[in-house]
Amino acid sequence: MQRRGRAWGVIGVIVGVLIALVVSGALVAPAQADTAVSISGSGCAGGTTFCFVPAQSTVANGATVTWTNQSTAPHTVTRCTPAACNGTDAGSGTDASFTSGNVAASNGATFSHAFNGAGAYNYYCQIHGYAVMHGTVTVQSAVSASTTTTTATASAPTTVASSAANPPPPAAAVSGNVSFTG
Ligand SMILES: [Cu+2]
Repeated sequence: MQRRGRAWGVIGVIVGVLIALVVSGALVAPAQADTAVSISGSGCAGGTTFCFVPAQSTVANGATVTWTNQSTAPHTVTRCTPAACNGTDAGSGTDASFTSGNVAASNGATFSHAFNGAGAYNYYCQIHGYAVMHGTVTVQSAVSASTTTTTATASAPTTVASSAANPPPPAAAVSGNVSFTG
């Protein structure tokens, strides 16, 4: 009886570890890291005073992009119009909620937007102008996004699958222990 109790204790530890693996894997898998863009006041390509770094970002549909002001000046993250952006239009992105007047006001301030709609989003800074500050967020279509997600999280399902595949060995261990005890 005591040996059986110890076996169950070992099984409990194994199950606990497996649960921990599944939980941690489950937490890692759905977590879609935000895409970060810096609003920089130094080292800008082309020698402009301020810039978005990186200027080009590609994200999955539904992903959040966060701009962080790392300069001492206020800025905006504003969708383009041809008039404001030297002929560059808003882009093909279908999320109309990404619009104008989004401000990262001071050093350390952030502005975030979750993009729900595929396509390109051309943006600029209203305060310093398109010529000085502009960038593009490209949101992948649902199809290519899921393809990318499949590729990106290929290890995650594998982890989950292997975690799910792992329980059978303990089950085998259970019967093995039981038959051993008996
Ligand atoms: Cu600016």
